[in-house]
Amino acid sequence: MGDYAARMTSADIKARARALGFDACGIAPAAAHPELAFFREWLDRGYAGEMAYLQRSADRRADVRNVVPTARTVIVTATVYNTNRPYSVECADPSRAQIARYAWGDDYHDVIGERLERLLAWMRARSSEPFDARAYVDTGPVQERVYAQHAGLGWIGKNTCVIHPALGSWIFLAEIICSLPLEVDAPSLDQCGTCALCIEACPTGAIVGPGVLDSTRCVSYLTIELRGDIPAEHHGGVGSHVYGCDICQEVCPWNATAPRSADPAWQPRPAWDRVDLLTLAGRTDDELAAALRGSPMRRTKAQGLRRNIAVARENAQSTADTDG
Ligand code: B12
Ligand code: SF4
Repeated sequence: MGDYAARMTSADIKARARALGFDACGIAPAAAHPELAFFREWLDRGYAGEMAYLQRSADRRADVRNVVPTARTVIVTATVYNTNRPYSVECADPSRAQIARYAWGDDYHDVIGERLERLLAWMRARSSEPFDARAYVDTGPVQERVYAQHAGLGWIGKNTCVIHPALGSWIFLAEIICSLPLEVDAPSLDQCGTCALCIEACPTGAIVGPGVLDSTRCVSYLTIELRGDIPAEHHGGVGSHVYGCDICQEVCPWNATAPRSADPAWQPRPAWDRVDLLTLAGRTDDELAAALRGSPMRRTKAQGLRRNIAVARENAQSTADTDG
């Protein structure tokens, strides 16, 4: 394993990651993992929709060694963001605004980015030799799920999410690509078995096969990534979701007793906490801007949120008409 590993082992790095607030940490080799090849096919099938940045970075995404040429390992972290609130599928009220739980608290790019930089700074101080490294939280041209699986942090489920056997899938992934020849972990093995609850529960049929998601039909894409109007044919599928969607994870048996985080960073902001559509629609631009500050929901800005709220209210109204 060479000199580096003798001075700073994988176990040292994992212990430090835990001390910094990460819930799990594993190490994958920077190798040509077979799953990486699927990305191109996925793009060619048009499943990325208007997410042009995925097309632009396709070459780099094919292998982390296109990002850090000297890369030998990828240190992957998982952070639980699940908090103590019911799942959207448990709520029968169509006038309640549904927001994906990853977005309830502070922006993970900021919070985890800072923790990851601290881990990297510690590694640099600890290592007797200089090394190349890049740290990313969702932002880099990296197929994070593939490396997470090869770092032993869980398998890629039929809903395409990484499912950790003890933590479930309510986890943020983040990684440090580095040139250190660290000891690596064994990849996680698929434990979905014959279960297909996620595929069956998806309101828009976006999971077109096990592990294959067509973004253009996914409510997460429609409410967060898509600019302009949500196509009329998808309005019904959006239901009462005003930002993201968690259904395919909520029905997953591995999330039935998923641990919850007490980290203040992920606790729901009062502006989004069990709020109804009418209240949300009535918030002024200033109120929304204040709630969006430092939140991952700033991605759509108030304007995008209002677009989604309008579709959800239309759906709530048509449910009321049918019921009445
Ligand atoms: C683009 C993107 C999206 C798109 C597309 C999602 C998708 N499933 O592909 C949209 C906007 C829809 C989206 C939604 C969400 N996202 Co997102 N997203 C990303 C992003 C930036 C890239 C993912 C990507 O490249 N997708 C394209 C597919 C092809 O690649 P992939 O997901 O890496 O899948 C690989 C494997 O699945 C493998 N594979 C697996 N099974 C199979 C089966 C076959 C047959 C084959 C051939 C290959 C194969 O092939 C792929 C690699 O080539 C990542 C961050 C990153 N840089 O990786 C976050 C990320 C995947 N998202 C994340 C989250 C939290 C979400 C949401 C839960 C948010 C929400 N609640 O609304 C939803 C979940 C929806 C879902 N079921 O996936 C987390 C997932 C954490 C986890 N536990 O897995 C990530 C990792 C961000 C992070 N750092 O934490 N997202
Ligand atoms: S996030 Fe929602 S719409 Fe997207 S695949 Fe999962 S259940 Fe379907």
